[in-house]
Amino acid sequence: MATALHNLSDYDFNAVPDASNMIFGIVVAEWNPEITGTLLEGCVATLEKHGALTENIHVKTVPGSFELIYGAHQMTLNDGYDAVIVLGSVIRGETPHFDYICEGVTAGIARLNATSNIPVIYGLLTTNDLQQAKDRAGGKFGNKGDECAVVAIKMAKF
Ligand code: RBF
Repeated sequence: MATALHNLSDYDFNAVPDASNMIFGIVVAEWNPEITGTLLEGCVATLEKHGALTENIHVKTVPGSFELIYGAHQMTLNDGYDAVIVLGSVIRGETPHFDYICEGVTAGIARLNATSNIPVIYGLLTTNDLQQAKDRAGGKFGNKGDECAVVAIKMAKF
């Protein structure tokens, strides 16, 4: 399993471009707030660690992960952003809803990447249970929010 070998918060600091002139949009889902709140904290802290100014990090919330597509699309229509990041946590339940949401969000964000002028970074945790989500939101496998921040800076530079 890739995450058993790779901590999401480990990266080469010097390989990340300076973000002091970059503007970021972040869309966060309100479902599983204990997880998405931690993803957001990590993401913002890492952007700032690389020079991004607090006032250049714009955070909007949406009710659930499915709405991340609409939120990110609206941000891509606003010319001001260098990159948009979506953060959400989908946890498997008793019905097939999990699969539909995950597939829908993944396809929606992929499509945005192929059609907009700025990168949209995919920060969706798709886990079988809450513990797996905690492990990847500041737990033993690091914080996916950190990883998304690093990817956003690199892709903004691209
Ligand atoms: N949204 C999430 O972000 N994470 C979830 O784990 C999640 N589970 C859901 C389970 C069910 C049965 C339903 C109906 C919705 C769930 N949603 C979840 C909300 C979904 O992303 C979306 O907000 C709603 O379906 C309304 O479009």
